[in-house]
Amino acid sequence: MIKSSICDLLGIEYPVFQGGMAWIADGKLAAAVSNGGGLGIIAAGNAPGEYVRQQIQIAKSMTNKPFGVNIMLMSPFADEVAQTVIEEKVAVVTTGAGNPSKYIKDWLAVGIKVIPVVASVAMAKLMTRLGASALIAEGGESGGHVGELTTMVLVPQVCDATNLPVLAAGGIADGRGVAAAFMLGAQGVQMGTRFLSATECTIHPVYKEKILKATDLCTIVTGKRLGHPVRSLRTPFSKKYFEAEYGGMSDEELEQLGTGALRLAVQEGDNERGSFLSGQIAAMVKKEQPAAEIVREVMEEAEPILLRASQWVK
Ligand code: TUI
Repeated sequence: MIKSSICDLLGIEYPVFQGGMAWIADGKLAAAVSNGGGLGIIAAGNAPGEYVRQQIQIAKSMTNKPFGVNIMLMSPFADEVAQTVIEEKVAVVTTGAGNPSKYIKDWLAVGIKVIPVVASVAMAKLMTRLGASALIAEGGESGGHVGELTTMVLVPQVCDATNLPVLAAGGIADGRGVAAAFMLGAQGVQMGTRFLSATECTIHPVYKEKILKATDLCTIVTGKRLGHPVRSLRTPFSKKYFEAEYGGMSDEELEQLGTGALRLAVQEGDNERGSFLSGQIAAMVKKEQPAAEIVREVMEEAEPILLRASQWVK
């Protein structure tokens, strides 16, 4: 059985976080992951505080285990949601797509454990200094908003830059990925794409099917020109967006084209106008299964790999 400091820090059984995927990671999915011994995380995405409060209450009604809320810092409602998590006394806050410095003191004051996603060594050092409990080092293999560095390159450098426990994210979907993350110095993992196939994940069946049928070269990064690169499945829409981005379309028109695209994918499975966010690892997501089974399976797969590793040394 693999135990790490993350398990002791948060009172969870397995050092596995479910990523806070906007429009996708609701209270029901988070509760299922937490009941399975990992850390379920509700995504605030671009939603207002009241939506997040509802999802927190749903999760509280479905589990007595700790769970987290992810605050997407580019959201117009980030300030509001930062207050909601205080009022609801959530156990853990993770942040993404920006710098959460201005909120950290207030979260710590009420005993919330703050675990920011970092995509650089500088951000890892800053978050360590400001009192984070752990860090998530997310490489650009991930789905959604991506940084510059890969997981292989980022994780060891973040581990060297902090004395906090580090969770690796980006490109991890099975026990081999978990074992590799530990080899790089991480004490746990966060997975997003793998949980898209969870039974409790209520994305549109078209979205789930696309993930289960994905192949190795199936994702594309768009949005670089506007300064927020996003990885998604190659679809008619993402190809059209990519072409518009590198053709002559104005920033305003491009912004317009992207608006609402994630919701159209998640809720309507709209192949023509939806943005199906996904990590590069989608091709390794093979079947639908309960979230708790995913958590247990990846950790059970990692165990013999880590045990075998010492046998390489003669
Ligand atoms: O946040 C994510 N992934 C996301 S957020 C999201 S919602 C969205 N939808 C459309 C367009 C844009 C966003 C979808 N996927 N992952 C965590 C993450 N955070 N990855 C990288 C970072 C990051 C990047 C820069 C964290 C901090 C950072 O700091 C920059 C700075 O210095 O402010």
